Amino acid sequence: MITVFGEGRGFRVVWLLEEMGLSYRLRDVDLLAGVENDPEFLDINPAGFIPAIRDGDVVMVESIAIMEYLIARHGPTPLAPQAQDPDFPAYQQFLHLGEAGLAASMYFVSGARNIAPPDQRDNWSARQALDVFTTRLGLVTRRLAQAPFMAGERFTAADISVTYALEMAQRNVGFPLGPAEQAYLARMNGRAAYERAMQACHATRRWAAPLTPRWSASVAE
Ligand SMILES: N[C@@H](CCC(=O)N[C@@H](CS)C(=O)NCC(=O)O)C(=O)O
Repeated sequence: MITVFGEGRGFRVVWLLEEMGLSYRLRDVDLLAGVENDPEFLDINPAGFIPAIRDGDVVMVESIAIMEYLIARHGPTPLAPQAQDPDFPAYQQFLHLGEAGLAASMYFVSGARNIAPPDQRDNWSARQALDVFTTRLGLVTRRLAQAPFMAGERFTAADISVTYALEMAQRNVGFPLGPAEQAYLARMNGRAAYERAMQACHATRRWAAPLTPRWSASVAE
């Protein structure tokens, strides 16, 4: 049984597990309560960030690396093109761009806008992070003008990676996504495995609720 520790980017991992039909359990990690009060989690990840997984003797962090591990160890799966597949380079690029270029920079914009003292909310570093996000987003926009998915004609783990980053931008800082990105997110949100992952991830559901009426209803229940 695979254990996923924490939501946040752990939603990517849960969504992938749902797409692959693998059994897992989700173990909450409450960052707001302070991981210093959660010795079991600190034993898994002494650096204190989420997500992490435990799969037998394997313990891992980093959502994209975890997805690559699950695909390699529990695949094969159509969620990852093989190395000789013409879609492989785009797959690999967007799988990583979703975190390294998009979510990682948006995370710091979000921290500045939502948590920093008022005089730091639009400081140089926050603007730099927003610029990095925006230039990388241009690659996603160009890709969506060519193909319905990041890797081409089919859904892959690269879409899981990029979707989470775009949702973070929209939900945390109200970033104005264009019509192509909005339509892309609507397609991704319509997947049955995305829906099941949302049902499993109660913190992510609360996070999504303000922008997504169907999750508002299930949060109120
Ligand atoms: N690149 C990492 C980012 C992990 C990360 O920053 N997670 C956030 C929540 S989504 C976190 O735990 N922040 C608290 C911290 O970094 O101490 C990944 O993709 O897993």
